Amino acid sequence: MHFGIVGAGAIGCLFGASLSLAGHDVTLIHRDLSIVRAIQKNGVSLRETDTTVTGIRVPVRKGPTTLPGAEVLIIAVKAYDTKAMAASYRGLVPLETTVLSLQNGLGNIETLQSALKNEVLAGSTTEGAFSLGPGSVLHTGRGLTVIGDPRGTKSDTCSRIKIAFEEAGFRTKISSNMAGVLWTKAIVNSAINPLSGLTRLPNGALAKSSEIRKIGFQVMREGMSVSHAERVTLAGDPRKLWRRILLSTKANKSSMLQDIERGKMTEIRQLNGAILSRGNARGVETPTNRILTRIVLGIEESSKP
Ligand code: KPL
Repeated sequence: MHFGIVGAGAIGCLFGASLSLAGHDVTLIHRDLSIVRAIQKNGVSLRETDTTVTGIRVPVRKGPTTLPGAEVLIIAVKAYDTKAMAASYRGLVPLETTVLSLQNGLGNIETLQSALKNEVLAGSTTEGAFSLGPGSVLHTGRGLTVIGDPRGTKSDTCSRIKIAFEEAGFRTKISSNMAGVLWTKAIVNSAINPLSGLTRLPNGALAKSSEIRKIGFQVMREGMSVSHAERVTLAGDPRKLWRRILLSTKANKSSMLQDIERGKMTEIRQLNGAILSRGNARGVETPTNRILTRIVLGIEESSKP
């Protein structure tokens, strides 16, 4: 298949390199010219935890750009960039291209749908990816990727993407309840990412602490109450997934910890912040999510120059 991937960060490079190695036609797109140049010069380097390193040349372009002939445009930008990215791609994505979000957080699908006229598919992945620098990614843990049409209808493109992802080594399922999948993942992320960001612990270490577990479970209970108020049917119990995901990505530092260590913006607004604001709108109290949101926003503020 012919894929474009917007966002050449850890997840974009992991999927780009793996799909390319499996024989698919992949073009990475990134808005930062220095990253585009680094990938043009050095290619993408994919490391596995067993120390295997594979270098691969993947075509890369500065975005926003149009990619005629691409069957699928994977969106792998940070959730806080979705709005600006979607606006900058308005009118640039040929109508026959399907857009697939592989992002964390709530609200990405709605944002993409309101800016683009294309078929928009939802996706969620628990593959662990750690950015080692421009175009260089460490695959810190195997996970599950779930994709589907957000309306719950069958999509041929979805079935073909599943085959392509599996050829690239990613265990993939199709779901007709993507709202539930995205909410469940957001609730799990809300109980991993800020806690790792604050404690600076990698995922495996978080799973070891009963104190962290208590806070994580409180965060998830609040998120579950909000999801019930929104009439979302979760795709499993987030509390069961929490430990499983922490252990399968034990060598990873969560994406929020990676962002905090680099002094970058985080996805707190689209995770705990989104649970907090949706809870407020529905009259559901979410005090632990509120505190975590405020602390991480405070860290962001303090790292501004
Ligand atoms: O989604 C992730 C993230 O870090 O954002 C997990 C799956 C928790 C991997 O760290």
